[in-house]
Amino acid sequence: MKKYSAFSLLKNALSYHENWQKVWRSPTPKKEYDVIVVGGGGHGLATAYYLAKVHGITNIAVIEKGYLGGGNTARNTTIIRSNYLWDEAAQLYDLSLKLWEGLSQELNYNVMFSQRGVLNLGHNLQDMRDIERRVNANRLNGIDGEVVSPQRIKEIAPLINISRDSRYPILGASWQPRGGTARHDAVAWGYARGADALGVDLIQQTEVTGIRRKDGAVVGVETSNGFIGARKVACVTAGNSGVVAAMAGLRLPVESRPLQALVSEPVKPCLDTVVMSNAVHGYISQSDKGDLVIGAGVDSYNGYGQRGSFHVVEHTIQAICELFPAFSRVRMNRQWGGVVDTCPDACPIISKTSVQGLYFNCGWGTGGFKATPGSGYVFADTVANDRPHPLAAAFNLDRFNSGALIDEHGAAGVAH
Ligand code: FAD
Ligand code: PYC
Repeated sequence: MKKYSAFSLLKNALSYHENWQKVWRSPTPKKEYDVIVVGGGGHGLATAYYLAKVHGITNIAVIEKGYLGGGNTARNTTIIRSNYLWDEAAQLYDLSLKLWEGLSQELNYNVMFSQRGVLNLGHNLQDMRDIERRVNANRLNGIDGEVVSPQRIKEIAPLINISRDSRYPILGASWQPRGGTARHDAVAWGYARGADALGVDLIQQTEVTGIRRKDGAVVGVETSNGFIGARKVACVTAGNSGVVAAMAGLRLPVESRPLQALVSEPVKPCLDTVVMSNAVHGYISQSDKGDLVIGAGVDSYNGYGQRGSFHVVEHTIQAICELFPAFSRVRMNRQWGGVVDTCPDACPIISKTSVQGLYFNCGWGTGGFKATPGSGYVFADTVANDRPHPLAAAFNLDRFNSGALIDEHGAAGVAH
């Protein structure tokens, strides 16, 4: 890769970066590909990267209606952990966490993965019983986790209020030291650059508007820029998955809802872990720039507006001020929303479909950022081999017929 000296940085700044080396190509689409990945978020880009890198399939296009990583990948609060309750989910998310641990090296791109630990607070006896059960289950799966006391929580996050007089006093927490955060854009850009270097065509500003089929098998996609043929089509479109599935005559068990977040003005380093609470309902971490990154619960209605309701954000701010009274004087800078696709069991869909050559990876709901590398890895394997990767098998569409659901509502960071 081209290196930039301080002089060339200055020269590029003065020329408005017009001669800056592009990180990936902007190719004209070919007539036909072996695989089309619909959706250029983190999961779609990771899928394309692993298809090329691990399975040697390089005749691939990623088709994105907006810009790469501009969907929920750009809009999330970047919390990464693998402390899910059931074996199937815990193993999938921990594969992802292991991939995060080597991702900057794998992609030769700093994704700023920071293992600052994640606290999930308990505020009543039932919370604490659930936390103990989840931590024990995690440890049986070889996943790090401890149940910690309010005093230990105070050591980890000194500004937190552990007074017994608060509305929901903190009784303890689960603590996953390997959890943390990463830089969301960098993940998308790192996978995009890696996939491009392996020959994957990244096609932006092109919307998939139809899925063409012949004799029960997929033959390509209609797009805002014309038809593009493909033997396989892998859809990774998060909140739009229901809409894209309908293009192939399928109905997915997903609901799309707004989920919002907000950031404060930058403040000096004061919180070097991630704190989440399902009961008072808020989660918070501090970015490397100093902003407090705060999230809320989902809105209680379905919709595609990337905003979120005022009363939800108000409730979240109340929760954060209750947990961290010192933050009540911090000013908020920006608020935004994303559209998350939630499944009835709060687990994803990674699956073949009844249409030959058509695959879906969606339903990550409020918690898919942490899964980006693992999701891409197992989905690429599923698409390449036309059968589920062993860690994806439990997340097939058929579970909604068989009833073999994996209920992860308790471990989802956000109630929905
Ligand atoms: P996206 O990044 O949304 O990518 C899908 C892409 O598909 C989009 O770029 C979209 O433009 C494109 N697309 C859609 N339809 C079409 C079409 N017809 N043609 C072409 N392209 C199309 N998860 C965590 O693990 N931790 C968190 O802390 C966390 N916080 C969150 C906070 C908020 C406010 C939100 C909204 C989500 C949060 N999540 C979190 C969830 C996480 O963001 C998502 O699960 C994850 O980013 C999904 O990644 P993706 O690549 O599947 O989706
Ligand atoms: O899944 O950990 C999570 C999460 C945190 C905030 C939103 N989702």
